[in-house]
Amino acid sequence: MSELAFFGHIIDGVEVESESGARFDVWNPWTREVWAQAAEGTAADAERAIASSRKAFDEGPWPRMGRVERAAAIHRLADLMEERADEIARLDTTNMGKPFAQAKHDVARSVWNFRFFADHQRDHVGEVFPMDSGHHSYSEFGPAGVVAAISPWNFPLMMASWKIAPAIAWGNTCIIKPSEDTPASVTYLGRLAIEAGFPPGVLNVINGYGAPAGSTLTGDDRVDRVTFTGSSQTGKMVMASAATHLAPVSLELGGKGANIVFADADLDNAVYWAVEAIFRNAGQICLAGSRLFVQSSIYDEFMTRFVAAAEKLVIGDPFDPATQFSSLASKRHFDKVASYVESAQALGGRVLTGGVAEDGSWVVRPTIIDGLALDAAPYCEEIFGPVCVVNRFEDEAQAVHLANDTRYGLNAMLFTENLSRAHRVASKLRAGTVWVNCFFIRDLRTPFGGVGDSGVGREGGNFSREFFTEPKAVVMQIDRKG
Ligand code: TXE
Repeated sequence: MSELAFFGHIIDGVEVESESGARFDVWNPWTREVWAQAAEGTAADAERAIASSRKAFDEGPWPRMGRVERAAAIHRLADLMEERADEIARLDTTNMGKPFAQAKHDVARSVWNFRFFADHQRDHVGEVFPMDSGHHSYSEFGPAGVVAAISPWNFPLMMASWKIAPAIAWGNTCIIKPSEDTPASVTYLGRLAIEAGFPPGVLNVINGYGAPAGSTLTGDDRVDRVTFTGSSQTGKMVMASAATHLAPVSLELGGKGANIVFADADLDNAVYWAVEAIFRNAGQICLAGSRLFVQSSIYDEFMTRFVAAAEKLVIGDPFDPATQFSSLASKRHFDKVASYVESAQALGGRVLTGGVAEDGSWVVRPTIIDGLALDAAPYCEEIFGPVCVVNRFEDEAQAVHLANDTRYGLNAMLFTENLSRAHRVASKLRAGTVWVNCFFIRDLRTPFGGVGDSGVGREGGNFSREFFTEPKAVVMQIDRKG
């Protein structure tokens, strides 16, 4: 066992074991071997982290630092991440099986999350409201306090950085609990924060399971904000737990993204993005285009091209540069996705391509299914894997109706070369983000979040500022009247 890597907790500037000494195994889903161990956090470990972050907030330099100095510290961390990009990407690829090139892309986006929020905080512009009464008022954005961040396994580093970056940029201290499936890159980030000279407690990392490690964080009244990405079901538990001490929550939950292809679309572009939208990261993306709607007049042609493109994806070892598609992130997740594929077949769905690899690996090949009833579970529920369910529509109204017929509402895509249709349909879709003729492109100033079962609240730009600060109104007399 001694050759296994180890990922401890980062508490108060030091990497430590759990107080109990307990560890859990960390798997490589491609080789299906244990390659590391991580500290298994108990309630006592989480409480130590909370106490450390509380002290760092109440007494430490971080919230009191000038905005320029704090931004510089965060840029130092981003510099270190850039220097070690290969090493970090290797951790995510080993830990959850994503192709190395995609893991490198995630590191670059994570670096950008830190740089963006550092600058956004440093350069933000306040608001002043001149008042007719002889006063003026202005808003001030002070840090909220201790932030508990709970992140998932599909983009281990990137989702964590999306939470940590705005939290610490606005002067909060933060405790991150990565998914138990993927502790590696976030723990490494915690090590880099020490190296970058962050004061102890500004960024603590607690490894372990949802309960007790995560639930201790969300339920503790020393925590002022809870930001969570994960399943809708766990999101409800997190919200209930945070409600016991009235901590505001930001929840980014599941999705079943609609991808609508109109007959007037540029089909090369639409096929390219339809493949990206459901097969990138083996479909383990909350934003995946997992429900595809194609206009009847082009259905056969589009499907022929889409199936051919899916079959061209190179499946293999995620470290092989030729690989575009690899295994699912864990055995547990493989079993879930495989059972949806089996039930789709049992429910009369036609598997046009793909299916479960029968070689003992945790691979589900790029899978496209049509012919499912609108209430079939694989059609309605989040599969979170490389499984696209397809349906056809006759006109714009039917496309919008089908796309909106879901409890989720994180995102949607539409492909058309008709400008008026693009705007008209985008505005009718019930979703937090709509991509027109593209997918996965983000501007960090825009709101990000979902409707319905896809979440609560928005983050990004000023939306993150509002969540991670306590906005305050200051009213000031200018003219003494009377
Ligand atoms: O999610 P969980 P899981 C969806 C996807 C996937 C399913 C299950 O459909 O198949 O969820 O995945 C922590 N208090 N998404 O089981 O349970 C947990 O330790 C506090 C979509 O991994 O939601 C992990 O760090 N925390 C999604 C995180 O919550 C708790 C990404 C997510 O785990 C907790 C991931 C508790 N009581 C899964 N219980 C997306 N929106 O991108 C668990 N956790």
